[in-house]
Amino acid sequence: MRTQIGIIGAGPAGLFLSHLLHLRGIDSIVIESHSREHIESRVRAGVLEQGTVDLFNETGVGDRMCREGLVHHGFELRFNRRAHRIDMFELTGGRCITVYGQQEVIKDLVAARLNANGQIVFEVEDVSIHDFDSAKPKIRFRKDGRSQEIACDFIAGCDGYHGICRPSIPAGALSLYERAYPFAWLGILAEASPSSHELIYANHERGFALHSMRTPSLTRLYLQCAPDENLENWPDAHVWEELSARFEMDGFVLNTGPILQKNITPMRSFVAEPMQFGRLFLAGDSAHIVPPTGAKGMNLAIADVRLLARALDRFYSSGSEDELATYSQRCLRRVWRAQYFSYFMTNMFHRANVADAYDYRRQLAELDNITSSRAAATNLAENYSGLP
Ligand code: FAS
Ligand code: PHB
Repeated sequence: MRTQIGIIGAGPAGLFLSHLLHLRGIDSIVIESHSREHIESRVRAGVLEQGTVDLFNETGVGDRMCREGLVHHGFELRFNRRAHRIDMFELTGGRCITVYGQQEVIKDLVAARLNANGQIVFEVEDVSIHDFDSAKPKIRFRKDGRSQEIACDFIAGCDGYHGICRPSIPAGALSLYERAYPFAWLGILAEASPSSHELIYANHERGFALHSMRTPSLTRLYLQCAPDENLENWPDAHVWEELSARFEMDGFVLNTGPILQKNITPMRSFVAEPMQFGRLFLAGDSAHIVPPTGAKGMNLAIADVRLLARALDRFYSSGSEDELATYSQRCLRRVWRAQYFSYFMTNMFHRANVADAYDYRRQLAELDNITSSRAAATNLAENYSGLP
């Protein structure tokens, strides 16, 4: 097989890159280890920044998002059993977020690629990459038991944190920056109407909790748990009990319903630099991970491939490699801003050590600062709605 750009991974990064390249007349092949059904049912992100929404609309894949996505002008910070609304729209001069499930984004992007006769090879195995320090990189994999090879000009490593692309870069060529957290998230998807029309980030002495949603009848909720938490310790009734306790406030009732999905998400911060080695370019979670508290992960992946598609287009249209050469540094400025914001949100809302009373009082003072200072609230709203 031969193409211009070999893309590994059909997540938001890989699929959107293939779509952007198609719009610029550049060929690509996407290979994915899972089936189409699997990637279209995997519950992950739910919040789209203004910039991501605008980009999906500009590139013709935003119709269903506009029809079914939930546009939010604000969100709530809850602490000391009191609600404080951050009016993001007013504080940022009109920026919003859109709540639209990642699996819906994936469905829209897969449909857009296949409707345009794009090539996505699902259920591949034993993927490896070769000669990406030369002008003729190759991707090898097995499909239906047969070995296959893609010859291409560039490889886009969009295969996530656990993919093969980043580890294929020679040791020593990358600088790795990491931070692990002494907690994780227990997330549920429940058939219950949302208990609030906007997201609620709750700081509670028992630990963090987040109220989000997917549709007017599907709620998405998270609570802080131990990093090695065992789901068997969390029967549905216990999950609802704990969530109700952490959102406790006069006049507030948490709607409950059948729990459709329950999973544990590890919390880590990670950056690999540079995001390029030879003709291999990393994008999205393969190069950087943020804890989901700031809702930045998928938005960063989309921002990376926007820059990569432009740089590749410039190479094919003018022969110039200048934007390819600065791709990594230009992505990393946004990546580190998202690292700062996600770390800040994570530390403001999670109890690293429930016995540390000083830290808890400090967090409450930080939240009091944000909800009583227009400047601090504006900073939060700007970062949350996404950097222009
Ligand atoms: P992905 O991991 O999504 O995709 C990589 C793809 O590569 C996968 O389909 C994988 O199967 C495939 N792959 C891996 N190895 C391969 C191989 N060897 N060969 C072929 N294919 C291979 N982000 C937000 O912005 N907002 C949120 O609200 C938010 N909430 C989150 C909640 C949870 C529970 C989790 C886990 C993450 C959340 N995130 C959120 C972050 C998340 O959305 C990621 O940032 C996003 O999926 C990154 O997209 P990709 O870089 O495309 O990687
Ligand atoms: C979600 O809706 O899944 C979600 C929302 C906000 C976050 C993380 C996840 O910060």
